[in-house]
Amino acid sequence: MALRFITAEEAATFVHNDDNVGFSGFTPAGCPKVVPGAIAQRAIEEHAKGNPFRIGMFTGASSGDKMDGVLARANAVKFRTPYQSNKDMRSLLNAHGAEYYDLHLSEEAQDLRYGFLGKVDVVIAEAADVTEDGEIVPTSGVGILPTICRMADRIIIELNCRHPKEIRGMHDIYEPLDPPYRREIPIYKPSDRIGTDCVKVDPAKIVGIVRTDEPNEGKKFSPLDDVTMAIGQNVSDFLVSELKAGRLPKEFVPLQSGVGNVANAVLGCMGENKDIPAFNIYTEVIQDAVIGLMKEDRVKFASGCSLSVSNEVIREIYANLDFFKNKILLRPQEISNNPEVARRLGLIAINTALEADIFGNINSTHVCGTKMMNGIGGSGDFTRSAMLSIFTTPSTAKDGNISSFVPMVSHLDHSEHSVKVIISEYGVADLRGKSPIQRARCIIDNCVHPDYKPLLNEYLQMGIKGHTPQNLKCCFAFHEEFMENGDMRKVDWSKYNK
Ligand code: 0RQ
Repeated sequence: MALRFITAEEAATFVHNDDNVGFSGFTPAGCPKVVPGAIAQRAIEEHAKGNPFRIGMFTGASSGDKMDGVLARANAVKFRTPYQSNKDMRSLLNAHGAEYYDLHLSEEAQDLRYGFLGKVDVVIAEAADVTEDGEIVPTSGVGILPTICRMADRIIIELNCRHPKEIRGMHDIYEPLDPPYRREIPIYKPSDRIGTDCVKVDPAKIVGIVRTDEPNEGKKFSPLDDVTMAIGQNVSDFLVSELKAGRLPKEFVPLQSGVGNVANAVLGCMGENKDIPAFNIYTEVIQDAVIGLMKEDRVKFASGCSLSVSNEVIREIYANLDFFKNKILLRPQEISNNPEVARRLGLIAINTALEADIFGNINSTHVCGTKMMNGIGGSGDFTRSAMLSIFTTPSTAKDGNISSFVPMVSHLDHSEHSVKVIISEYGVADLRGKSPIQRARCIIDNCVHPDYKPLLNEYLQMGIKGHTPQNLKCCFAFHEEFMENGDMRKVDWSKYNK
């Protein structure tokens, strides 16, 4: 079947009000970059005529401003799932301008197949190549592409010449069967290839191809500050001590690391520490630091869902594809984040908390219990199934006015049962095998900022007798005080403990 090339504006006419649209990519990597803008423009024009125009969005994870940003600003979104991190999309969701469903990234594709999330009407997919018989080669992020392509009625391709056709071979596309027919996912080490090198679709569903020449909206990392560096160093030292104690195998286990500056610093410190052997990565987001460590032979192999790297680094990868193709596999998030595989491989999972409580519960998503930040992302997929689950956080936020360690988390994403170790710039709280009161003392002694230690020690003293010494009158005083006076340090327990 001949390929049909169209403009972004023509492509947008295949998307109708109330449609559910599936998008390729994972983080800005691999997301479409021009058709969403054309859809947003249509929405603006329809709204001006008094007509409704809003779509449902199934994405892999966060996306770029050319997708989430433009659609949010055009008020063109009725529903969105899962992870997002664009400021305009975040504002829209927090203002109830669109319904947001936050779920574990590994579950999205199967929830779509199970029919839990509704129909997929259209897919917009960025591709490095597409053939007349319906073979789509994804670019630098896969996300939920195989599933949405199979389920959708119509597929629009953005053929982006920034990504060479020769990237083919870096992807490993695999969709498990659904219960009761599912078998084990046969990945026994991160480099195991189990699927195909492209997404195969019925070519009749491809309604048009839009040529583009758009760079990824690659994020620059901020220069590392002292706090970030200290956290990275603490994680690295802790892992060395675990190796020496024989609690980690001498060959090491694969690493999953989250997004952002802390994750980059952790990887950098681990790479520099020669007491840690060269290691493998089994994660969702492959960041700049991984590529640097690959060149130094400190990272042997990386399996992930996307190359969420700066544009400088992606150019370097594409210029040296022969080297990197043997060291990287990009898989659908159902596989990169699969709890079965994470448990089998015995991952060390390192993710960042928004806040932790002194008993080891983690809030990754909600500021003061109400305002959505980004979403749970893959942190839950990995944390619950890892051999060793670590959360990192700076001890304070907003110039010290917020303590990242509070009496009780204002929203729960990862419970005390899944969280094994918490690390701040001050030190390491190893929670394994400890009762609630032991955990609280360990966190206060090792991780909490000195400004907040007395307050949290006093809180423990006020705890009502019982297994977990909580005081329900005071457990949200830190949050109340911040919302009222802008500073958690102003807590006066006598105001609350009446
Ligand atoms: O605010 O942006 O205004 O400066 O939160 O905090 O310290 O810069 O850390 O960028 O790593 O984000 C948990 C949100 C941390 C992220 C979270 C404020 C702080 C700052 C950001 P500003 P930092 P990060 C796999 C792993 C969930 C998904 C996940 C995340 C801003 O890591 O989304 O783990 N995780 N995925 O000032 C109020 C607090 C705060 C606070 C920090 N207690 N209260 N504000 N901030 N602590 C990857 C994927 O799934 C793709």
